[in-house]
Amino acid sequence: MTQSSTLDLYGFSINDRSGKVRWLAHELGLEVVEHRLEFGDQRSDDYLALNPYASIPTMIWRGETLTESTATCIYLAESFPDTGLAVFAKESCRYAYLRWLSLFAESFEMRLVEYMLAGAGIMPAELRAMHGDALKYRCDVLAKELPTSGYLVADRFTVADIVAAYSLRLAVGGGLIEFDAISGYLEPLMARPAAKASEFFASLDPS
Ligand SMILES: N[C@@H](CCC(=O)N[C@@H](CS)C(=O)NCC(=O)O)C(=O)O
Repeated sequence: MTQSSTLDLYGFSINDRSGKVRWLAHELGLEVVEHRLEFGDQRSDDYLALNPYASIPTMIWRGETLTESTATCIYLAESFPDTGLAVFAKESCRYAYLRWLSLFAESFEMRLVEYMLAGAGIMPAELRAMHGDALKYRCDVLAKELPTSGYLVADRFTVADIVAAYSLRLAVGGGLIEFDAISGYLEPLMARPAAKASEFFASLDPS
């Protein structure tokens, strides 16, 4: 295995799910080598050789090809245990960490992506109608559950905050959550140097 600080990152843009990995890579001090695809290139033979599911992002790190953005974030964070970015099995807040990860990656992320893309005319309009009610209800619950300061778990920034921020950025951009309702949680994330360097919040932050 090659011990390299370079991460090859295949994605469409800064706004897609590659953003979670890009932000984390900056937190970890990894050098990101960008491979930008045009929409449609995910079905090319060259790309399918990396990711047979024809989805982005795909990462290559230390000679290993990694797919699935959330799994990759957790794996990278766990590979640098001293950073505190992962919560390990014996830590008391482990369940809270796993729950936040699942809530965002499983219950919110795909629905929010489809809701937004349907609104932009990129996916069928029915998806917006299909997800709208449940998303509005759940986003109200979520806005009340989020901490008004600090991080999601363990009084420290973890990969759960990155996964959360991806959904929250979509929810705010889609008008499902008011920015002011969750600014106490989001603003410290937006101020992180690695978040800025990765332009994670560019679509949200007009400055
Ligand atoms: N669970 C996957 C989802 C990947 C995914 O659906 N990516 C979208 C872009 S963010 C994509 O590749 N869309 C193009 C397509 O489905 O053809 C992950 O987190 O990596």
